[in-house]
Amino acid sequence: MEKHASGAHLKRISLTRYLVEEQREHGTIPGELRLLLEVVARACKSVSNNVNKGALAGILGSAGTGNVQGETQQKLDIIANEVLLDANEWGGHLAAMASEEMDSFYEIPNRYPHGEYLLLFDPLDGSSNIDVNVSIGTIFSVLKKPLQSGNVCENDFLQPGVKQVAAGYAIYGPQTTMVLTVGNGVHSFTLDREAGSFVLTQQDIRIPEDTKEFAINMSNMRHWDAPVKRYIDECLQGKEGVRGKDFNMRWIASMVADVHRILCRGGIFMYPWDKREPDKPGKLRLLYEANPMSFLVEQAGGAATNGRQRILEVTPTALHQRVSVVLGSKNEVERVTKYHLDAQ
Ligand code: P6P
Repeated sequence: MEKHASGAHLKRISLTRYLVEEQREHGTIPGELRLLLEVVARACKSVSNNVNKGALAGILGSAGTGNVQGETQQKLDIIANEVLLDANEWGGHLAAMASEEMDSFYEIPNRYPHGEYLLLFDPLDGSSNIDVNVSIGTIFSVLKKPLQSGNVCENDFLQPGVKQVAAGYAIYGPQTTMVLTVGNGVHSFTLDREAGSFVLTQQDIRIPEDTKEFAINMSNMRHWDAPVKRYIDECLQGKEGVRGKDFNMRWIASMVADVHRILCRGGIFMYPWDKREPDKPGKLRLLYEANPMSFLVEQAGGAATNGRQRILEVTPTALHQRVSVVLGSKNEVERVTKYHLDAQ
């Protein structure tokens, strides 16, 4: 099959056919993993249908509960979480699941067969955008359950991001698109609502190594560490400054949407440590936000660090631990990381 970045000449093939042919050609997607990815895709289609109903189904607004992060849960957060749990618990491909919306992990009930994979997800990322109709998404990461451990325990999930066997997200925007990697490049599949299936629309996505676009919440500027201030100040100085070029800024406050834009046209995304909560390394969660996005970004030729080291090499110590995130166009991420290391 001829590969064209634009997807313009791609023969329209379904996600299932892509996964089958990828296994046949590269052996990277054994049957149980293919089943997992197809089930996650079907669940994301259901989440998309719920998101698209919005007020019509009375599912906007707060659920009146809080998650382990201390954040107010939106009704759709809980619906999306339940859709993913219900879709994945019976298939026999998983040993357990972990979610941003659940304090502890969810072991597959004994009435179902247990598989070798662990599925971690943020069921609906960007919740603050739900009620204002701005793109949101589902982020997921797949690990293998360690062989030596008997019953599932939290430590089974605490694997560095380099151990991921697959990662991806679904973005619920003008199109519903799933972006996926199994370690052999990054590919996107757009939901064909008439056919009811995800169709391959872009293969081997590559992030330009340079960019003129940064994404950060500028309202936090007074709280940033010096290396972040230095980098953003230089961007703001534009062509008269040391960078010799003008920069543009975007901040959607939905990681899935900001990362999708970076995969489409380059850019740098930053959610760094700041002194509002000095004992926390950042806002974003390592296992089910930063790790899957970092796997995708690296597979697309970009880079992802916590300001000092590859995010994928951070050894997790807790299921919901947070991490500083600097990811996107390789040369910009390396610059920001250098500023942090120089400041040590
Ligand atoms: P802020 C959404 O709540 C999220 O976890 C990410 O999707 C997003 O990048 C970030 O938080 C936005 O944070 O502080 O700008 O609202």
